[in-house]
Formats: sequence, C-alpha cells, structure tokens
Amino acid sequence: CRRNTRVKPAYYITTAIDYPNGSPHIGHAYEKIATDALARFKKLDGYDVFFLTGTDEHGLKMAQTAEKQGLQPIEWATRNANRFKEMDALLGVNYDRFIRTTDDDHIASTQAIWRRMVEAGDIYLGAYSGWYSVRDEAYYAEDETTVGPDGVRLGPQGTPVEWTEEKSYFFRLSAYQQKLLDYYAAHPDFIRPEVRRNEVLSFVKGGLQDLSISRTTFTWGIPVPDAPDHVMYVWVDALTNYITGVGYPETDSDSFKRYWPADLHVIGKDIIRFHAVYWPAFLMSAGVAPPKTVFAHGFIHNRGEKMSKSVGNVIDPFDLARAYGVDALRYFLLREIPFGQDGSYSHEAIVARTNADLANDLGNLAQRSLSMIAKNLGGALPAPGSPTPDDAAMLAAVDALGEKVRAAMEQQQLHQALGEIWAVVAEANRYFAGAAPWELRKTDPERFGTVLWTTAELIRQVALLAQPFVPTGAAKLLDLLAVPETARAFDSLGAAGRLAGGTALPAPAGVFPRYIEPETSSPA
Ligand code: ME8
Repeated sequence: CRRNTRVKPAYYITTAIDYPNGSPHIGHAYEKIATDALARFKKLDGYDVFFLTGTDEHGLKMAQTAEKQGLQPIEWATRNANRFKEMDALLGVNYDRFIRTTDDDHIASTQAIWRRMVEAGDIYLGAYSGWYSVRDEAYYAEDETTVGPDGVRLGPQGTPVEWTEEKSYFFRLSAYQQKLLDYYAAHPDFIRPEVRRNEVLSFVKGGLQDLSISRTTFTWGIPVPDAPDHVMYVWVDALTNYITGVGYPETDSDSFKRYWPADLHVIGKDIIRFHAVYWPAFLMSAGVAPPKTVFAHGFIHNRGEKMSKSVGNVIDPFDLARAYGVDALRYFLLREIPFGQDGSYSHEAIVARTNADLANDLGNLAQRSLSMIAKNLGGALPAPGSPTPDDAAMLAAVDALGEKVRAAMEQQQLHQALGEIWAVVAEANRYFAGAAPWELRKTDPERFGTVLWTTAELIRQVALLAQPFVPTGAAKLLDLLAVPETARAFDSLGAAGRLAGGTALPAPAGVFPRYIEPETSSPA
C-alpha cells in the first residue's frame, strides 16, 4: 500500500493557554517552542497534526489589571493576546489555531460542558469560604497556607491569600477520587514525567474535596447557564479550551472524532493539579474521554534565580530572538534544559551552545565539505565509490539516527533527541578530519568523492532530523544540498532519500552564524 494513499494518523497537541496579563516572558516562549518542535516532528513523521495554543483571558486578575490601565478587560486581553501571537510568529511557532477564551465558540463550548456536568449530578449550589489567592485564581485549605513574618498569609505558591466567603456552585470532585486513581493505574503514561505522576498520586490519595467552580464577586467570566449572577471559575473555562479547539460540543463532528482525546497536553509543572486531577474529572463527568498524556515541563530561571516582575529580571523573548537569532534560541532552550526539569538561562550559556554546536560543529562541517565540492568538482555532488569500513560505519551511524531520535521524542525527551543528533555530528567531524579529504583530492580522487558524498549524505539526514528544532538553518542546509521540498519528511531518512551523485548544488553559504560579542554589553 502506497504511503500517500493511506490516511495519516491524527495527532493532537496543545500548550497551556497563557494569561495575557502583560507581555509574554521566556517561560511562555519556552513552552511554545518545545511544543512546536514536538508538533513539527510528528508532522514530518507522517502524522496529521493539530496544534492548539492561545490565551486564557477571564478571571479577576485580568479584570483588575485592565481597570488599573483604564481599559475594558477585553481591550487589555486583545492588546496582549496580539503580543503572544507576534511572539509565536517570530519564534516559528506554527500552531493550527490560536484560541482565545473570549471566542464565541469557546463560550458556547464551556456552557455546554457545564450543562453536561449538571446533568450528571455533579454540580450543586453551596456557599464557599476559604483562603483565596487572586494571583493564583485558587482557593487553598488552611494547612496549605503559611503566615509570613510580616503577618501576611501566603498560599503554597508564595502569593498572598485572603479569607473570602461567597455563594458558589460546587463540582463533586470528592466523588472522583477512586475513578481518578483507577484511571492513573490503567494509564501509566497519563502524567509525565514520573516525578509529577507521583506528586499527583499522593495528592489524590490524600482525599479530594469538592471544588468551588463559580464566582459572584466579579463579572469578567463566562456566565453560568441559568444563573446570571455567577461567572465560572476561570479554570473550568480555561481547561475547556482543549475540547473547544477541536469542535466541542459537536462530538459527532469530523474534527472532534478525529482529534479527541488529545495525544499530549504540554504544560508547566505549576499547573499539573488542574490538568491531571480537575480536568479528567470534569471530562469523566461530562462523558468525554480524558487526554492521553499530560507532560509537565520545568521552570526557566534567570541565572538560577526565579524570574519576577518585582525583581526586574524577567526575560523578554523578543529581545533574545533579536540578539541571538531564532534558531540559536530554540536550540539552546531545547538542548540545554532536560525537558521536564528546571533550567537556567544565561548569556554565556547560550553563546557557548550557539558557537560550539551550531556554528562550529554543524555549520563549519557543512561549509568546509560543500566548499570543496564547489571548488574542486564544479558544484556537482560526487557519486560514492566503494566504501572503506570508516565510510560504511559513518553511514550506518547516521542511518540509525532516525530511530534513536524518534524514541527520544516519543518520551518527550527533546534534549536527548538533540543529544543523539549532535553525537552523530561530532562523529562526522572526527570522520571528516580523519579522512582528510583535502589530501585525497590529488592522491585518490575516487575516495575524495566518497568522503564528500558520505559527508553530504550525513548532513542531509542530520538536517532532516534537525528541522523541528532549528527550522530555518535546517531548511538552508537542505537547500544547499538541493533536497527538494517533497523529500524533506522522515520517510526520506536512510536509504530512501539518498543523495544522487551528479546533483548540481547551489553555491555554499553560511548557515549558522557565530555569535560575536557586540561592543556594548549583552542584552541579559
Ligand atoms: O498558568 N518557565 O497561565 P500562565 C517555564 N492560564 N514555564 C513557565 C514559566 C517559567 N518561568 N512561567 C510560566 C496559566 N510558565 C494558565 C494556564 S491552561 C488551561 C491555563 C508556564 O500565563 C506555565 O507553567 O501563568 C504554564 O504552562 C504557561 O507558562 C502559562 O502560564
């Protein structure tokens, strides 16, 4: 059966939706870049990918900041949502839909899931009192709070909490403890990485209390059906974005049937409870299948320090992309920080990665080998002669790379995927230096051709696999090897896409520039 007549398998991947309560920071950029790399990988690997991202626009905090600016909440949300879209465009984040929780279809979808939860008997009216953090949009139990030296009571995230009492609708979360534990047991990949899974398991085993899911003290939210003085708790609204994005409540629609349940929700570690406890419980109540995997990544710190507006060390992704280039920024974030762990950003670290891995190891190898072909062979790719054991070993190593990278990506281990690719790049540099083609040119023209062909072929496969991570530079490398657009998916890896001797190559050009310190100080 021919590949292009087969129906591609569906793959649905999402990011968290960001609070557009200011400009995006590097943490927002990190999550979008990582998710984009995962989405691109799956597309290149033959999947019909749907990639959803967006903004989470309701809630008291949004309303309060808008008011401080003298704006309507929707004006403030729109202004900042546009900044998030600009960031995605700049960083090469190729989403299929940018959802805003103020979109009409999302409001309808959220009211629909609410009604389904009412029909299931899981929503009741009660009164709520507790310690509420405006900053986190969350209520906390007394024992989750602490009193600081200045007498201010703080929630578990270190934000101030206030004693609050209001009439509220409740979701019967307590009824879902065993169902959730059974679900986790039956789906070991539902929460990743392992450390987060353990955290969630012990939280749920400790018992679940019903969840307050409506507010009467402000109006910037989605109205509760048939209860006009209540707006929904922002997290009910926010989590629902994932099903709105593929057509909920039209559960019979092609898109919903095709893409739901989602394959992967990529989120930060601070919001795992919402995604791994509340969300599957809401979905079970509404009769919708939970997503397959929730992966929580770590936090990015500035030189090891937590970023905060008050400290003034928040990093602007626009500045970074301008200073280092988009490929370098993407590569650094995805290579340096093991996905799932916390990591740190620093100017020195990004420069070191850019210059060593991109400019030297891959960029120079391409430049040197392709220049030899241009200069000595009139730009025509040589055909390989009979391979020596070294040539054969090099080719075998790069032919085995696709499987290794795929295995790492299946586990969302992006840093490991890049580690595998650059291990082959390092090997290729040793191979090239050992073969010394500049000496073979006169003494052994056939082997000269074989070494250059082998080097070009391994650069082709490295560039194919690097596309999800450094899309611009990888595309340039493939251009330099005259690889047509139709031969850039992963079905062209290995023998299927071998470079053909005699192919006319364009004039070589630099692909990954070195970072050179400007006269003035660095941006960070
Ligand atoms: O939590 N490093 O929005 P948000 C890495 N609207 N990731 C970070 C980070 C950092 N320093 N700071 C934040 C929300 N993030 C909700 C989500 S989803 C239905 C609703 C991550 O703007 C954070 O963990 O505070 C989250 O995944 C995302 O950025 C948006 O954070």
